[in-house]
Amino acid sequence: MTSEFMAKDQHLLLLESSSHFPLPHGMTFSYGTAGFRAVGSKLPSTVFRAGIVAVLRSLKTGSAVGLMITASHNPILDNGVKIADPDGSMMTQHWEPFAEALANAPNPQSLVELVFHFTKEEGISLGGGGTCAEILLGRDTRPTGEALLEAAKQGIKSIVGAAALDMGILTTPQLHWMVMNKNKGMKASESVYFMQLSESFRCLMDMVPKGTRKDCVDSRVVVDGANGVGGEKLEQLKKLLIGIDIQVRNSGKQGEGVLNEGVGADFVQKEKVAPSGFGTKDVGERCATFDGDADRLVYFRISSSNCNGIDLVDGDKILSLFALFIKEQLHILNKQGDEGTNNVLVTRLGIVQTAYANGASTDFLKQQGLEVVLTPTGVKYLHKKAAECDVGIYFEANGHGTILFSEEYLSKLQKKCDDLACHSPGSEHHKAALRLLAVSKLINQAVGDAISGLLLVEVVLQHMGWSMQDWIDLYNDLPSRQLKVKVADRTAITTTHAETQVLEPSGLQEAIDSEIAKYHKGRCFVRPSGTEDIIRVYAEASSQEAANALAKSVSRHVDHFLG
Ligand code: NG1
Ligand code: ZN
Repeated sequence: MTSEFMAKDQHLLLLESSSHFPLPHGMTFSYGTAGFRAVGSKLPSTVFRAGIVAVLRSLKTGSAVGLMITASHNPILDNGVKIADPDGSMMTQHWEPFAEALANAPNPQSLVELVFHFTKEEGISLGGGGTCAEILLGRDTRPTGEALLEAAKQGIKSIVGAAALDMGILTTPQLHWMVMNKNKGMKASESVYFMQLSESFRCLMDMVPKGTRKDCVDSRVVVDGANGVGGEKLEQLKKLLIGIDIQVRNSGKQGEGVLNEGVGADFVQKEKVAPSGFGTKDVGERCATFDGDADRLVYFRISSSNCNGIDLVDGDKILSLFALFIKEQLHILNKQGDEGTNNVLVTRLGIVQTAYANGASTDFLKQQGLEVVLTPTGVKYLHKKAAECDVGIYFEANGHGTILFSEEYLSKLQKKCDDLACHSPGSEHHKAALRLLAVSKLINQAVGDAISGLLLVEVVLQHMGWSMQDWIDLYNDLPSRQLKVKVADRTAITTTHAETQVLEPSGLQEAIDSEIAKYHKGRCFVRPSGTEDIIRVYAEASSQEAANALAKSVSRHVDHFLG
């Protein structure tokens, strides 16, 4: 076959297959903070086209990529699609404009032109000539998921030489983890994922120091699965776990409730109330909640005073717990002593947050001597920054986050651990190295993962000998308030300094500053949302009334400048 013939073939195949997936009338799709999202029934054309983007990305990188069908914490009738890069992180941002253009191509002809133009620009050769693309597919439990998966497969099949691997119903982090593992030449099945988590969890549990207060730390945790895919997976995994008593509610079983409706991490964190299925019977229990695709985790406790009210333990406090634990292990590892080898393992430990992190958490982390960096909102920014460190811990307040270990650092750590195993097996130094290695296996290295995050929280609480109250008492959150302002054009606001300062329209930042100056411990910023057509206003102050008032007055300024 000549390459000219193959290109012609490819052209016809794309034209024909895309004609079955017309763009829905009057809709525009944008690749937002976490991929494309819309009502599921409107998404077949978008998912078909995302399948094409995934194939091109795989051809470009020469590695497997992932395509996940989910709309995370959105209502059940919504759905969405996002692409995972070969290392398991979110698709590189500089491909987003192409993904968006393709999703909005008005007809098959313009779609084909876009594909051919882009592949030429990127030096990707189409026509199957020996190079094979591989796409790992996953979906959550949404009713539109199955049909959209079929659309993705059709999109993938419309490029010659591409193969789709259906990995089944998965959490978002499971799919990202599988993509990462596959490209490292490791096994990428769900059973290996469960095995890795349960084994590293057991290893950490076995090394919980004896004689701490661990006996009084309850091993029971009640988990709200948001009626999504995470609850179901946790039910499977818990059979392999020893030393922990997990009770799953809202696990998505038929008749238990609706996905994300009055349940889940987003609901609990934003509304600050208990999810459905939890009540007075749970007062004092350690409770956790996932979002619909299980990439967010927050904890809560039902307050004894008010059964509807909760003590929220958000992503900032999970981050603080992890940071203290990692810092302690690094300290032990590098302590001079008879038992350890004397060479210090220099480690750059970095903490990454966004401006939405509660100011009290940032102050707390800095007081611990930790290096804290802020990035714009969206895990793609946080992840990238954390990956610059030897060990980088990132979390959004909403519960999305993880701990990243650089490959280079892990191999140094492994070497140190091997040395210690020879010279001082069972020493505190050796245990610290083993713990850090186990954490790197337990916590998902590709993306924030509610299931692996939950297991790490549980074992760290045991290790510290901490009750839920001890954890809550780490610091007191400053009262905060978030508001949304509807405006004609949200892109009229541009920001800088990790979205904490407004650049445009001019004068707005001065107006915000003058409001902040009126409040003790006042902090406030505004930014256009990446997932909704609104401006978000965040305010913090020393009392709830003050935070509310600051958010309200700044919202008025936004309205005035943009209304
Ligand atoms: P936007 O709509 O851009 O604020 C929201 C969350 C992000 C992130 C994305 C993706 C807040 C304030 N923002 O983004 O943190 O999780 O959704 O789901 O929670
Ligand atoms: Zn999610």
